Amino acid sequence: MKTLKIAIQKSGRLNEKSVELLKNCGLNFENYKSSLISPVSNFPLEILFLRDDDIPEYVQDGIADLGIVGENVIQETEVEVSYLQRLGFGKCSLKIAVPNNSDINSLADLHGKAIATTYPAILGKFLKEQNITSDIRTISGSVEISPGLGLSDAICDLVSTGGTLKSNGLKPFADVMSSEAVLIGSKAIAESDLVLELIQRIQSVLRAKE
Ligand code: PRT
Ligand code: ZN
Repeated sequence: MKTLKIAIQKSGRLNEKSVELLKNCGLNFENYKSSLISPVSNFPLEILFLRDDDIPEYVQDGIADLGIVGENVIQETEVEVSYLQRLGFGKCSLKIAVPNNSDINSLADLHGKAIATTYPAILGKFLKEQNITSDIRTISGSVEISPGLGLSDAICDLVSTGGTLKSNGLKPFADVMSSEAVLIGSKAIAESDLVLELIQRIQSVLRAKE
């Protein structure tokens, strides 16, 4: 029987919940320490521990059959994968935020303004739908300090509690997308018995939590 591969985040916000979900499905494996791949001893499955940004492409290319990743990462990488199941953790929203004293009061005010983000594809699509042309500045991290440094007029970043915005003197201004962790599959795997069995186990774990 073919061994399936599932890619999950190696470390970070989704790692613990992803491991917990798979363990609650009755799968026995060693959590990530130094090896990239961990075999499951009681199911024909291998766990691949990756950076979250790489997961959508690994699944699209069929290197992994399945993956657990935030919808925000899937949308940003613009891959072709199947959404199999929403997982109910890693919830957050991608929001545009402006300094508390900003004179930006409506979406139209963003026209011609600089917006710093690590999500240029999602933001670009959103602005286009709103017929707004802004200067999207793609940066790789610490987006929230960019207005204070005079690098941008606004930011577009993930928000969960809102604490980071607040402590940087920013206020949320518009919702671009909401996101949570999802199970994705490569278009090539179709609905094999093994995949269906795994999805069923995941669904019963999620139901038991309701
Ligand atoms: O190393 P690797 O590339 O794998 O991880 P990463 O650093 O890129 O991602 P990580 O672990 O930070 O986040 C993984 C996923 O968790 C994201 O892609 C989202 O789907 C989800 N998630 C949920 C979040 C948040 N909540 C979140 N709050 N990802 C990031 N944040 C950050 C946000 O960027 C901001 O800096 O937390 C800060 C805001 O949090 P609050 O609580 O102050 O609002
Ligand atoms: Zn990442």
